[in-house]
Amino acid sequence: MNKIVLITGATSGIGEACAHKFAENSFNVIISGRRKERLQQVGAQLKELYGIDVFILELDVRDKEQVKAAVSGLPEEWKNIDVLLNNAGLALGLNPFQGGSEDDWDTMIDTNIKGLLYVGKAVANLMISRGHGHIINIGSIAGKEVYPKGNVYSATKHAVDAITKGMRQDLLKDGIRVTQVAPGAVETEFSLVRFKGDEEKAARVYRDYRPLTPEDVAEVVYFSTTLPDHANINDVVIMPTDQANATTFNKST
Ligand code: NDP
Ligand code: 8X3
Repeated sequence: MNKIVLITGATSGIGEACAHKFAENSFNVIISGRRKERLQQVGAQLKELYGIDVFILELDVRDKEQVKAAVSGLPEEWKNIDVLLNNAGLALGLNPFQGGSEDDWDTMIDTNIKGLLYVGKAVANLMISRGHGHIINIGSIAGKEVYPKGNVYSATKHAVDAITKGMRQDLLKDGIRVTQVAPGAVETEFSLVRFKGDEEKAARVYRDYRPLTPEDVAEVVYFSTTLPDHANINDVVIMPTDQANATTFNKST
């Protein structure tokens, strides 16, 4: 029987690449996100390329009632989730703290922290009832360091770092593995979202050095699920070779 992975934020970037990686390895995939058309496109591709089953979960992780209903409303056979990838997340703006937008703060906190908690709890309880499962949280180098103007985004990723450690302790007796994968710069729609559609500004983030691809991150995420049950990868920081820390890059110009 195929294993099942649930991926939040599977409509682009790291989540989409992970959906391909798991599907290529014969997982049936629950893809979720807010953009329905994208979900349908990704779902159709996964089925066609890998011949696996796909379940589409249109979901805004910020809405706790929607999350509860979506997870409890999964068809019984799709409730046997082996791997949860808590990936949905975003940065909005790059502003000094004193000039930050309260609305942007709310969205980042609601998505990156509270959304991860809501989905994590709902799926962890399904896993507990089976005595088996693996939760992988996407953190960030911004969860290990704070960089200028990264203030609230960085705080949300520090929270992911802390929640991952807390989950690992609390789920210890339930046979559930908990892993964090914390990337440096990955070229995705992340900066386009952060800069609210400003393509030129977004492109500049990845200029003059070689960033990670979402597929690089997917390799690590998938690898962490391939170890035998008694072994767990707690935490991985994956960076571009051209990036030493959050602010230090080897740029060609
Ligand atoms: P993308 O913008 O390409 O993907 C973000 C995904 O999150 C989309 O699928 C989006 O789906 C989903 N998402 C955002 N808000 C919500 C929401 N409220 N409910 C459900 N889904 C949501 O960026 P990345 O792939 O780069 O980002 C994925 C994760 O990786 C994030 O947690 C990010 O913080 C983290 N990260 C990214 C790095 C980078 O440099 N790119 C580095 C380190 C970590 P939709 O819009 O359809 O809802
Ligand atoms: C995304 C990486 O450092 O650009 O989490 O904020 S960073």
